[in-house]
Amino acid sequence: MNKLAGFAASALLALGLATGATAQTWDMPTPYSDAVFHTQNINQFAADVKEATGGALQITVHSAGSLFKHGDIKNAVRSRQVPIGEFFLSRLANEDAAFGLDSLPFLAASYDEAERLWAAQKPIITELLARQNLMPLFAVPWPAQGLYTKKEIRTVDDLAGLKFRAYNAALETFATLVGASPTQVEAPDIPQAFATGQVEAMITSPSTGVSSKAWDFLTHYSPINAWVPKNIVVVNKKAFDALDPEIRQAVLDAAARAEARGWEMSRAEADAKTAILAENGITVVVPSPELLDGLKQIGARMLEDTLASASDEARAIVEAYRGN
Ligand code: PCA
Repeated sequence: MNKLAGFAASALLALGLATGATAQTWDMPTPYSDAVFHTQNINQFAADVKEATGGALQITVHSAGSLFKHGDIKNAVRSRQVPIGEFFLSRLANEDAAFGLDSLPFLAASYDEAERLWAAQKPIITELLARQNLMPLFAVPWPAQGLYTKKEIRTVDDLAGLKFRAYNAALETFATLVGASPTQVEAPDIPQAFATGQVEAMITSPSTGVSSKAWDFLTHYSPINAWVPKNIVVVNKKAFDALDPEIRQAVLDAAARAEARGWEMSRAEADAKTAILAENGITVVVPSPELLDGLKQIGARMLEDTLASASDEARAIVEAYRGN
């Protein structure tokens, strides 16, 4: 009896060790808060990976820049401080314009255009990231970007002089071109930046307007639908290659599902979150033709300036996108 119990105990131990040896936890830094649909989609991705691998790979999501600041996430994955992470793709535009094309005004302003742009970007971005030992897993767009202000904006000239919140270099250029003064502010810091008067206007999605409670500090929202920028989830290639083949496949399958689900979530967000802005007292203003014309001229100039110094890769994306 004792012998049998002893045998059972050591068998259990061996089993435990075997499971322990293959079970892995991946820390995953992300920039946006838990209430944001991107984070919810990533939480589902993590749950799918855990289920498909029987717990052999568990992804712990660290949201809202809590593990690494947004600007440090890419390099943290590159240097394998963490195996996986999420960031706003166009923040890499300073490395190559190919990464920033989804944040140029009116190049791709609807979901259908955004899908075509991503199809053109994906193979080239995959190659560019591979040089840094990174592999994209999935990319998901924010709803089209709209204009938040404290007054009605009828023409581009009405934006002059405003203290403008920016989230990347393109938005900084945009603000400068309209005569506003840009300040970089991460999404979780928006309420604080408005409360302290650091900024007084912004361009972002209805999702971010709602998650930052724009009605506490702004009065007008205009769905100019100027661009559809994406978040991307990347994995360190060495960390990925070190996984067992079945686990690698489970990650890729969950990633494909996350990309499809994320685009669906994003499409559903645009109207739902605009309605929440209105319910909370924000005046939703249909943009005037004059405003849209002015914005489109700025977009055309930004594209021209971008292409003037862009890599062959970035040009190839624009050509493929336009040729479609
Ligand atoms: N929300 C993020 C990026 C784009 C968006 O819609 C932000 O405002 O930082």
